[in-house]
Amino acid sequence: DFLINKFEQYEKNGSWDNIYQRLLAKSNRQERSLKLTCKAARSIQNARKNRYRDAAPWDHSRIHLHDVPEDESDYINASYVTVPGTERRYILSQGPLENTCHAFWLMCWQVESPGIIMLNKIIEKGHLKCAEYYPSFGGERELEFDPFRVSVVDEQERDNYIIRRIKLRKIATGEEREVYHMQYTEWPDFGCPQSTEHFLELLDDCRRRGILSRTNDDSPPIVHCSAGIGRTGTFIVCDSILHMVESGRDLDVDPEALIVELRKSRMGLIQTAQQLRFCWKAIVDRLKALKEARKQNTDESDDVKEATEQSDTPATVDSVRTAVSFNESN
Ligand code: PTR
Ligand code: PTR
Ligand code: PTR
Repeated sequence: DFLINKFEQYEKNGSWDNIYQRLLAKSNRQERSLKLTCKAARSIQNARKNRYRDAAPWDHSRIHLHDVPEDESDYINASYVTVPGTERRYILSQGPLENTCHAFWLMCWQVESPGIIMLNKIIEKGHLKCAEYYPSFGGERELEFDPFRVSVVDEQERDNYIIRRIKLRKIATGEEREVYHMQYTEWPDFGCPQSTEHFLELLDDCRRRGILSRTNDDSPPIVHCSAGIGRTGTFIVCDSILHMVESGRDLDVDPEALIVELRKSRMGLIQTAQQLRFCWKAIVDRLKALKEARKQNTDESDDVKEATEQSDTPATVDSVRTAVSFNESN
């Protein structure tokens, strides 16, 4: 209840801006004291591979590409982020540029990622925010990004996201692999979704499909938006805190401290006070739903007990199972 109470206190006092500013100050101090660098991102050779100047991977946590042609560097604007105290690990990436699509698929192949979670639209407010690096039923069904052929095998539309299965084929060897492509279509430009409900639906769906890794040995999912810091940060903080809470390791979860900690692995995670609030609200909404389900569970167990005591009809616990099943599937 600590997280719920604190959220409600911040809501009541309208503290989000202050909390966010405090977080930025801590994170800036940390960056200076650790002397984190982004030399690879700043090198002349890699300048064209960054979408934004202020969203670069730190050297110590960046992904190094293997198997790149000799005249190319191993650089891509993407970072490993491991969440301390849980088994969660992700790759956070910028939305590919025209000239980095092949590097993006190379990374996906190299780490054997189970899926890509895309939180932005291609065009937002009339600006191109990401290259069209993936095939789709509505567009090209097959694309070629040396050394891969990338094709869409299946596509299902939900209200607020699209689920694709994408096949990667290494042209030279014929080796094939499939990955999920989960595209959230509801994040408005500059801001936050209206309700946390659809966001949590996407999160649940990613979990059910096994896209979010459970242990550090699992292959990580690749999460991206345009810069790979704002919305992407919101998504992974929400997922990892819920994961801690659900696995009973929530005793001292402090979202602000966690975000500052994760900013050691990728700069700028969560870009506005409103994104911080949204992240926290999604967590709180889920916690409340879980509490409600548990309560129902207890109530119904009592009913079941009574029914068993009062008659010889065997009691069924199906309804109880239904009430908590979304909890178990996580
Ligand atoms: N980079 C922007 C700035 O410095 O003003 C910050 C920013 C950008 C904040 C986008 C939020 C943004 O919204 P979203 O993450 O929803 O695109
Ligand atoms: N509860 C699932 C089962 O028993 O089959 C196991 C499971 C656990 C599935 C975790 C997915 C999980 O991943 P995540 O923690 O990413 O939801
Ligand atoms: N500061 C840049 C801008 O204002 O456009 C970079 C930037 C862009 C930063 C988008 C964050 C952005 O949001 P997200 O990480 O959610 O794509």
